[in-house]
Amino acid sequence: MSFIAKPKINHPDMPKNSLGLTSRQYEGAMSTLCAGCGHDSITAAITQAIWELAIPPERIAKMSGIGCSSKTTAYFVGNAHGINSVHGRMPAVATGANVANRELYYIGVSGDGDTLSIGLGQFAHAIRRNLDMLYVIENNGVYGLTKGQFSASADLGSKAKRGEVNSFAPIDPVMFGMSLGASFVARGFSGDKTQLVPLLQAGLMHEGFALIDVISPCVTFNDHEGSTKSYAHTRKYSTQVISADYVPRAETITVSYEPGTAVPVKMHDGSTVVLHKVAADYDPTDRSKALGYLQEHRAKGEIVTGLLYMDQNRPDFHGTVNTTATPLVNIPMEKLIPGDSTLKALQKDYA
Ligand SMILES: Cc1ncc(C[n+]2csc(CCOP(=O)(O)OP(=O)(O)O)c2C)c(N)n1
Ligand code: SF4
Ligand SMILES: [Mg+2]
Repeated sequence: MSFIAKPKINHPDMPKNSLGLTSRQYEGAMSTLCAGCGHDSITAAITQAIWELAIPPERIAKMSGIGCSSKTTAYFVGNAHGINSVHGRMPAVATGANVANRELYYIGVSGDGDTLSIGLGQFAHAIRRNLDMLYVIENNGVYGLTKGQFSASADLGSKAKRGEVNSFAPIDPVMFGMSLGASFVARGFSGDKTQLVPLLQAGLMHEGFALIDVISPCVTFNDHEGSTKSYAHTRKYSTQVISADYVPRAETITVSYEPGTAVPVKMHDGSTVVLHKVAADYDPTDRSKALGYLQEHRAKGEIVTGLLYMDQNRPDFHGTVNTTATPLVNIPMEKLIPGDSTLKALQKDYA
């Protein structure tokens, strides 16, 4: 834990993004998480991803629930909007904010407990509605904040720090999301920033619900032998099937690829994601085949990572419910209030 204030001085030669901002201007408060916690590496990856994309800080809305993971939103882009909501209730708050203003980039950060235990119902409906947001699960298999109880993502037979064996089968957020029709599904590891940054960038630019499950070891309660969410276990058993290159709209695709070994996917804003098939038999555009592959490899104890599924054709929440393109805050009050005569006409309809 650290309470040292961050120095406010920037080196004059620090690189700047296209808005003229340095990465320091995308940082947030000093983290109070345990030294070595995977969540802090994810914070660093999110900061880099947003800085490189040059998203103006005031166009970002950070959403979270409760848990060590949910504290993450305090640690990046200090000048953004943000709500730290109630345990497991972040998707409802994100839905309300999304309806009121579709011009913001919504970034939700949650934990395996926050999402898969108390918040499972809310999570399911955000996916079902294809809510326009990036949803990151910092998955450590435990309730870190409340001192290391097994969460719903803990593997059957995995061991707690004091030797207790988990007797329930886990909920895999990736398979859960895919079975509900999620339009963007990825898995990363907090110890692999090179893989995580383009996944986050593609997720941010996706129109609809972008789910990224990130294995993020809890060094205090779940990083021992017998844990399947430790640094050592994840390094040993993770296998990348699809690596992603995010190519912004203004840049031409320079990454080379053999036809059949990569799938370039055009995103709505004109940018491109090139999905490289590391495993030749994996198809990131065929949901049922991808699900079968994930199930088969999961049974072998493998942790499959990468951009696992993408569908750019499913309409997002705004398209389905036809939300207003003008943020509610910019609509004059007189236009939002129906007025006496309209109300009277409405009442007549129900008389
Ligand atoms: C309604 C409610 N129930 C229970 C709690 C206690 N609680 C706080 S955080 C947490 C679990 C957090 O686990 P996770 O989401 O996995 O986050 P982590 O701390 O592991 O990052 C629980 C059960 C609470 N704050 N509110
Ligand atoms: S208890 Fe675990 S999850 Fe929470 S900050 Fe410490 S290492 Fe991270
Ligand atoms: Mg957790």
